[in-house]
Amino acid sequence: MDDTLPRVALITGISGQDGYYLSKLLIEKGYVVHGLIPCNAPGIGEPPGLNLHYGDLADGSNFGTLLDTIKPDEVYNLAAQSHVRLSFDLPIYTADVTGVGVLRWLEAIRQHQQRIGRPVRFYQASSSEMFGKVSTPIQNEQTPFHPRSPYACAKVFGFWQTVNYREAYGLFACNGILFNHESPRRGEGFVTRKITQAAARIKLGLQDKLMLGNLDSQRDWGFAGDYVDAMWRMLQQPQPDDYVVATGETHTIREFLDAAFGHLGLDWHKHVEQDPRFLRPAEVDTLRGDASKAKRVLGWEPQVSCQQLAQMMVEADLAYQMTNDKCN
Ligand code: GDR
Repeated sequence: MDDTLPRVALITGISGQDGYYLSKLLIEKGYVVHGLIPCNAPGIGEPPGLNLHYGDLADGSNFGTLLDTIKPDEVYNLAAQSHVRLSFDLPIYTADVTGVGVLRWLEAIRQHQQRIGRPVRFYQASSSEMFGKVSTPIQNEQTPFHPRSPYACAKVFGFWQTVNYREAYGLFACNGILFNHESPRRGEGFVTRKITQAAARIKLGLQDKLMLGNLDSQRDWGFAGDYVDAMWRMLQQPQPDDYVVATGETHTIREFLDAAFGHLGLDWHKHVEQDPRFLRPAEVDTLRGDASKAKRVLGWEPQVSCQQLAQMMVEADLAYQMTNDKCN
């Protein structure tokens, strides 16, 4: 590798939350950043410093050409059908995009390396959902998987394909097993953002009720901005490996409601109602990650607590709703 040239990264799922934070981080580090967007992507325009290309994990036909043209040093596969509840309605689509999509990239990279002879480092966005029905109160890299949704089954497939390409072909391929990570950029269908957006709107008198599903499940919620740094660190190591990325703390949905609504002086009990539409046929009751390997090997540390995260998201939603309200 010529050290005088800027490094080149390709990010799938660049229009999502993690794509936003990772591209920002890599641009700050001097990378040339390319991103893959599906043809129906909500327009993110062409933000300065980003090179966007159409591509879809359900159709790998242009992956080889993209690799040959862009010649990335690092590929981050963040794209997926990532909504767990939705995966029960669209199991085959989810298996194709979230599972087989990983294999489309791995195989395209293997063939590209053979053709061009230059190494590519691959990051796979694996998920704590793979632990599912957990066998231990705290999960680390040794914890067995027990997926509980079509989404989680697809992620397990992607995980093992990544390991297998590493072992079979010597590909520099890493799995980041990321626990839930949130931010003001979180999609509105995920529970934390749904809560912070509703809290802001209720505070401003724009809505009164919030319909939710299971309030008893527990999640280990961290800040997406912290987690993308762990992804980058994984690809800078001398050897490829798999890492759990988590805060080590777990909270119920009720506790997140307390933090978000409480920050605005609201009592969520007056506004939240249960809607069976948001329940899942199989639930992941509790998740709590042990990131000691990532801390030891990568020197990574989470910087934002769950309480701070809820406050950051509520503040952002409040500011957004206030601006939006003025425009209406
Ligand atoms: P999760 O995130 O399934 O953990 O996967 P999500 O925020 O969707 O659900 C977390 C928990 O909240 C409960 N819940 C609700 N969830 C949603 N979406 N909407 C509701 O109204 C609601 N009410 C209660 C859920 O039942 C669940 O227990 C996320 C995704 O980002 C995955 O892609 C990623 O892999 C994992 O995090 C790590």
